[in-house]
Amino acid sequence: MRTQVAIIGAGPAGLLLAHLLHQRGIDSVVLERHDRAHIEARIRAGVLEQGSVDLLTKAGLADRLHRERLVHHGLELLFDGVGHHLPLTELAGRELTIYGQHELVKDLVAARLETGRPLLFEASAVAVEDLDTSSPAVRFVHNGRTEELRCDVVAGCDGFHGVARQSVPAGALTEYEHVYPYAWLGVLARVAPSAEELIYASHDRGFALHSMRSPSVTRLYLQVAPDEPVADWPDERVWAELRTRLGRTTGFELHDGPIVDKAVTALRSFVVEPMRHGRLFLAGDAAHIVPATGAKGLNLAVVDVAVLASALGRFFADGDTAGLESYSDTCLSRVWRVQHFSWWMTSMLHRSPDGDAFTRRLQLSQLRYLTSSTAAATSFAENYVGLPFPEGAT
Ligand code: FAS
Ligand code: PHB
Repeated sequence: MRTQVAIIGAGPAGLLLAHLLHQRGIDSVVLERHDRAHIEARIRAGVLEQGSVDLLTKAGLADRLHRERLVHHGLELLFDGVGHHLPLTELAGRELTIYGQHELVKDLVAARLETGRPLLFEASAVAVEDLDTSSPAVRFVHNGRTEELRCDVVAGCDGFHGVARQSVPAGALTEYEHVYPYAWLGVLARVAPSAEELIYASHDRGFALHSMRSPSVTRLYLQVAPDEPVADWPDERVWAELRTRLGRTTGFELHDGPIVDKAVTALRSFVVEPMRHGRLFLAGDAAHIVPATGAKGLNLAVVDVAVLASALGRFFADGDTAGLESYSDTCLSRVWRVQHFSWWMTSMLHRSPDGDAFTRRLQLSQLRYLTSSTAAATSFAENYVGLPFPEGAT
């Protein structure tokens, strides 16, 4: 098999990249190790920045998103039993979209299949070779056979545990990592949200987040220990702990209902530099991971592939390699800004197991400043709603 761009991974990064390349007349093959049902059922992110929605709209991928999304203009920070509304759109001029990542993946898969171009499910990439040549290859297993896909460029969109980054020769990449001493227990419940907005709660017992997916589906998170067994959290315990951490002096009724998905997700910060090696370009979680607190992981992936698609467009149109040469630096500038914001928000809201009373007083002081100073709230808002896309990310 041969194509111009071999894309490993049919998550948001890989599928969006394939679409943006197709719109530029660039051929690609997408390899996905799972089947379609699996990737469309994976419950993950829920918040899209306006920049991401604008790009999806321009690419013709957002019809259902515009019909079904929820639009938010603020969020609530809850601490000391009092909720504080932050008017994000008023402060930073951009709105937020609530639309499940698994819904976006469904839309992206449908768009890919509509092009008739290759999207191979249950095709597991096992090696990436000849990256220092102009004709690299991806070796993958599909239908029990090992196949070779020759190409001009490989896009590693295969997430944190993928094969692409692991295929780069030792010593060529530098990895930066910070693992947090806690994790998130995430639940999806078939029940109407208990509030109009997202609620980020910083409680002495730990962090909690009230989010949603639709007027009838609530998404909730609890800070738990990093190795917390899901089995230790029967539904009754989940609801009781959420009531405690989301409670307030003015009272708060948390609607409970059937929990249809429950999982523990580690929180980590991870960046690899550079985000390329030869003809391999890493995008999305394959290159960086942020703690989910800032709702940035999916949005960062969108920016990466917008920059990469634009660069590849110039490369295949007339051999201009400038965009490819600057790809990593362009993406990393935003990645580190988002890493800092996500680390800062996570550290402010979570109870650290080795944190002392002094640390807790610092957190509360930060939260009081954030909810009483327009300057502080504006800085938070512009980071949370998403900074403008880098030049060329179209
Ligand atoms: P993805 O991991 O989504 O996709 C990679 C794809 O590559 C997968 O489909 C995988 O099957 C495939 N793949 C891997 N190895 C392969 C191989 N060898 N061959 C072929 N295919 C291969 N972000 C938020 O903003 N908010 C959240 O609440 C949030 N929650 C999350 C919960 C979990 C459990 C996880 C893991 C992540 C969460 N994230 C969240 C981050 C997440 O949304 C990512 O940022 C987003 O999925 C990034 O998309 P991709 O880079 O496409 O990676
Ligand atoms: C979600 O709805 O899944 C969500 C919302 C906000 C976050 C993280 C996750 O910060």
